[in-house]
Amino acid sequence: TEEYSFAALEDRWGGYWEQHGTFAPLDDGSSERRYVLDMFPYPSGDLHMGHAEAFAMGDVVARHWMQQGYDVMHPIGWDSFGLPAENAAIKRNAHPAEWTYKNIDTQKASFQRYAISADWSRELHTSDPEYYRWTQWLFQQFHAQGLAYRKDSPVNWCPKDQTVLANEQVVNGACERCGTAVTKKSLNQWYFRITEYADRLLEDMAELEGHWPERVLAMQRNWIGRSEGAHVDFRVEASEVAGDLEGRDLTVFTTRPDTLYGATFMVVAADSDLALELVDPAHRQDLETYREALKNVSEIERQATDRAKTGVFLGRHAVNPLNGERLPLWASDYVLADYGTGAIMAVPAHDQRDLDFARAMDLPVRAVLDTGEEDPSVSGVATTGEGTLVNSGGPDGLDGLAKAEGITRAIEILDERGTGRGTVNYRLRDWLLSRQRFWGAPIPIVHCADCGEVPVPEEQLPVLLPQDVAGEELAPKGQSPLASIESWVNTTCPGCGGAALRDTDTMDTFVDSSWYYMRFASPNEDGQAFDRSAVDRWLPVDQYVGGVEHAILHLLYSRFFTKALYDMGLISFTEPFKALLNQGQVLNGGKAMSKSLGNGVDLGEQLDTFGVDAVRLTMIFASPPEDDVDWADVSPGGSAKFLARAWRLAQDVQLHGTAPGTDPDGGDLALRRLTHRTVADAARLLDEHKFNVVVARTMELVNGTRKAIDASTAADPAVREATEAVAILLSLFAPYTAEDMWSRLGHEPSVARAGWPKVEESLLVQDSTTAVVQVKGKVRDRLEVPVDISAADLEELALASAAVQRTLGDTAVRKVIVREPKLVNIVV
Ligand code: ANZ
Ligand code: ZN
Repeated sequence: TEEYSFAALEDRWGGYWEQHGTFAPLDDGSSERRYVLDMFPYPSGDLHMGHAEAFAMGDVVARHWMQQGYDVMHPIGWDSFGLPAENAAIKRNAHPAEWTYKNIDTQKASFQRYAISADWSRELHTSDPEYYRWTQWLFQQFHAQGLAYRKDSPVNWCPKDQTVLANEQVVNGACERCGTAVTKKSLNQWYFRITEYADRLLEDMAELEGHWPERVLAMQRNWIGRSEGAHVDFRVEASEVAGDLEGRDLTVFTTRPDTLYGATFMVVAADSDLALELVDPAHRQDLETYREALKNVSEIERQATDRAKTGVFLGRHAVNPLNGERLPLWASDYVLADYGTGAIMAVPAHDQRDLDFARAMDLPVRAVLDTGEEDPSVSGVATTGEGTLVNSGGPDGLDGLAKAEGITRAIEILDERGTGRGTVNYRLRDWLLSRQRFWGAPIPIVHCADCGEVPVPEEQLPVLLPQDVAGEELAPKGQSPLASIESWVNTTCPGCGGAALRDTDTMDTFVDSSWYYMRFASPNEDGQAFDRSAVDRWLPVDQYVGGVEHAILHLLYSRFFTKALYDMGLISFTEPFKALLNQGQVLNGGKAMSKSLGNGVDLGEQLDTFGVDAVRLTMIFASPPEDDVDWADVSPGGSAKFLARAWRLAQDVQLHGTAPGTDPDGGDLALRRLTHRTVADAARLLDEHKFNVVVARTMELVNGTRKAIDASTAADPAVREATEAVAILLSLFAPYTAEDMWSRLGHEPSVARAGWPKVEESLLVQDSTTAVVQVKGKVRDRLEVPVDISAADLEELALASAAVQRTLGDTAVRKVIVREPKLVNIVV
């Protein structure tokens, strides 16, 4: 006999599946298709514990569906453009491709060792010209539809590093890297018009309800941020000093037009152009000084509700269209320039931020909704609940109405007078897709002095990245590094043939990942982005698996792409991912692994110590897939022991058992029942994503089988039946062990394609036992119940028993002691 050795098994079966194309779908229509996808990895170096967790979970789904007879596509590829490669290249004086593709080699080898049931023949890299050619082509389609456009927009700018910073890179108003005060700079950049799809992105979430985690849907809803309300026009008064702005309106967005009579001042975003336009010349200097000071305050600080309110008076008034009241105009940083209209009517009695501001600036507070609470001007707490409108223009105005009625009525009045209208506002902004970086897909546009913005024609795609650049040449310089590569920038205009310049921005890598799941259907297609019929056959994705960190952007962008491509007639579905599973994180000592905490666990070391199968099984057994796994609490060594026990069953059958195909009928009945119940329950549990329970049940089956061998012999045909079931169940979690067991059981590889064991219904009947029911210690009834009845069920049955009811009469039950499945003791 041989000892179980994970290293020997990994040696024996390593590479087998790739060589035999075990996991390539047949795609011949012989069975129903299913598409399982793990969010594709970024080639950051090597596989880590987080990948191991995520891919183990996706693999269970894919392998389960294969065993159930579906034709499963489970592809893998690389999200291989992006900043880390570029930074590494700058540091090493190399080209980003070098670092990227070297990492991919390493990581791919690890994935293959990890034995993911991936179809490697579909592997793609978003940084390959064969891929980004089509990313560029898709950009052209969006551009042609008016869904990709350019506009000037302010960006965070570090004057020392000469680079654009993301909001997260600005810390307390300073550059995260060098500490220099960050300024704003205007840059002409590319956007996708995702806002045009805001309503559909919201509405179609109904289809995802129940199939996506509720919190992801909530985050998307929140990000889109739909608010119903009104635009209200306030007539701006001419300046007494300059007499300007005659007849100009200041429009505000409000969700509470019912509170119009409670408006006592107005506030515009201090950092907006609007503030500069509205300020009275006599107050301009005050505003400039205030704006200068704001540059040192981060976005996050500005939005903090507990921050002391600051602002300046603009020296001007505007008129409330409902009651003709003159309201002073202020500028403050608590109003955001890019939300709504960048201006508000302040109703301090019913909005806390406005109340804080009013108290700081000594402005009036007037309650217009009686909620029965203390007057906000006294309490300092704005009242936001339901109530009755008061002080609101008498019965011809809004007085006496409830909040909702007031909103409707106010909009009617504004509408009649032409000074306002109902509207819907969204928090969602258009998607800024330009990056002034090198390692991304170049935006396929040429700028010509005569023809303007000219798309590079399809036959000239891809616009290739230059090859022979390295190190400092790639560093950001306030414009894209591509801008300084003259041989690349200078080109001829596809329109007029004259001299022209290439667009030097590259695309956000989220563009690459917004369509890769479509490319997988026909990854080697070179005449088009994807083969329509292949996409029709395989998509949408049946099960998507990935981390909750992608709850918003990646998923929202992919949903937007899908809808836009649908509208262009390129695909026939409107949601890309039918179901989503967010796997938990792998923690160590209750905390996320991190360099600074020094609690990282090296996946390679774990694999070398315990073997792939034990590590995978540990991940799966530790908790339901959505929950975090604390590596400090688990026992890969225990998993390894269990796998050895399971494997020895196969060895026993190989040496002393029956031949493959032996009829199990007549074998040990208890074991047969255990096998069939386990297999039947496992199928259901897997559909419910209770993978950890399936592992536990497989362990029970292994124990039961071992007991049966010890009690009689491995030659019992029920033992073979049970062991085959174990191998098939384990094929979802521990592929090397399962494959080896299968071959020892005398079958051809691969166990991944063995098919789910047939369940014999007659063997599912549960064993029963007699439960005794006592009242005050006296036996009153005997019940025939299943051996695995729950305490709650047994208690219910006992209390419902006619004999017990008769004994009890109307005596109150004090306590019921249940010892399932044998005894119930009712205390009165
Ligand atoms: C008057 C009012 C009275 C408001 C009241 C609220 C309560 P959501 O729901 O998030 O869309 N607002 C509008 N534009 C703003 C901006 N650019 N910066 C900061 N605040 C802004 O919020 C809409 C409400 O937020 C609007 O309704 C407006 O204040 C404020 F009792 O108008 B409200
Ligand atoms: Zn031209």
